[in-house]
Amino acid sequence: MDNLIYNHNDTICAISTAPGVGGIAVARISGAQAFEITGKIWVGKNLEEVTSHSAHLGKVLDSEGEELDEAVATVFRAPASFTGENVVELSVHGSRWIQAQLIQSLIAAGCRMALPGEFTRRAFASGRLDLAQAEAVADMIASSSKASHRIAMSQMRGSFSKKIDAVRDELVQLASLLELELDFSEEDVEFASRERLLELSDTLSVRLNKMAQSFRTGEAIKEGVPIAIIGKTNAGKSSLLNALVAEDRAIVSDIHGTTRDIVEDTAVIGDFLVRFQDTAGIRDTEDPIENIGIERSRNAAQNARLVLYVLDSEAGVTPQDAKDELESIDRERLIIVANKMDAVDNFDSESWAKLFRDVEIIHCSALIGSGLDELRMAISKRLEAETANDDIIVTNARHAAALAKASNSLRDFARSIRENVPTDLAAQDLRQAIYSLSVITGSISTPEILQNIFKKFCIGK
Ligand SMILES: Nc1nc2c(ncn2[C@@H]2O[C@H](COP(=O)(O)OP(=O)(O)O)[C@@H](O)[C@H]2O)c(=O)[nH]1
Ligand SMILES: [Mg+2]
Repeated sequence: MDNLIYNHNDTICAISTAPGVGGIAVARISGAQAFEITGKIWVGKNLEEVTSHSAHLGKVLDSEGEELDEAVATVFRAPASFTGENVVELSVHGSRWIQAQLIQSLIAAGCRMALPGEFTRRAFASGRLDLAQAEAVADMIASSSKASHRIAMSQMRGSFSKKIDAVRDELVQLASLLELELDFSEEDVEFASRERLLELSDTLSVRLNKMAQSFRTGEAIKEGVPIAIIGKTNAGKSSLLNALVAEDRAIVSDIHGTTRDIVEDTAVIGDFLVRFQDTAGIRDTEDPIENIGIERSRNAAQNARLVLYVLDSEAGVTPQDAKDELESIDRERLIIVANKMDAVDNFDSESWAKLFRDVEIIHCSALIGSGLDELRMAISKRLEAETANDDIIVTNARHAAALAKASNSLRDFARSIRENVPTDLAAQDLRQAIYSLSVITGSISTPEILQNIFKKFCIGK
């Protein structure tokens, strides 16, 4: 069905810059006839004759043949272009009207309007990018922090695909040894040493599973790392949220129990996009609605990558308080924020340090804004530590699912070998693992998979 709407042979066009008015807008034209069709609406050098990767000033015409705008045409000759086809990029003035007229004119000259993601899809079809790289193009465009940009860039350049292909190659080798053995099964020979086979499949299964698990981190980096702001009522949690996102996001008041639901907002902290979650203060209350809020606070603390536990320095803390706070959250995820420092004359930092041994304490005032840079630094350091190892971080749910599947198949394979299941049966799991990995980079793909991936792109990408 996919093939009905998808045709590689025609020449497509779309505005590739963001919708709306900009200084300039760029129309992209790609296909075998890109130069010929563009030539019909172009007044200037003959685009079929100019060298590849050159830019030329000229004029574009509307569908009536009237002069529409001055334009710069950049020419990329196949196969050295993004799509692998002949490509022209026409830069015109950014008016919406000019953009619409230009597309109309190109269509009248013989182009077809591109489908969502079709340029990238053609890049995949012509072998310029594998599937994981094509998906990274979308991530790259959507990246909103240095960390997500870094991952998308490395994936776009193929480092992720290389690792996947390396594992896949090892599995293919294993499989071919097994196949060889099957061919000679009458003679009862063992080509593949059972021990080596098990060792390799166990190692690879663990490695693939680790990659699949990295999706939790990858997703957080892409969508924003959840950081919960927790503490008793009136500690200054909502004030802290507002200070950190530099906006009056949550209601602040001295009435206990003001915040009842989770209030979320994002900010960029260091290299990371972060989702701060302000929560209902934890206290004993009869109010059923507030209690639902408190339950949500506890869930948020459970699911967050980091927890900022806000304490009121003015009110002080008792050993019992400290015990309560510390027991609920593991320390690697915990930063204690001693708030309202502006209201304290002599802060007893020694006894706090004793109460919260091994936990990082940041002193600040959400009211006057002191200590916030230290807090941001502490958050950024923790997140960096988590993503520092140069292992692959998976940012795509499709890849994570395929990796988990491959890992499971390999585990099943190893189990079968251990239990002396006939080799031809065991080999099926091995083949399944290879298949799952092939689907990631697209060396095996189905129209459904492709359609699912590229429909998430916008037109023009
Ligand atoms: N002096 C001082 N007051 C603060 C500070 N942060 C918050 N407050 C006050 O403490 C009260 C409770 O603040 P709020 O942010 O609503 O606390 P929440 O219940 O933890 O969300 C409000 O009256 C705030 O103005 C601070 O750093 N210093
Ligand atoms: Mg609040």
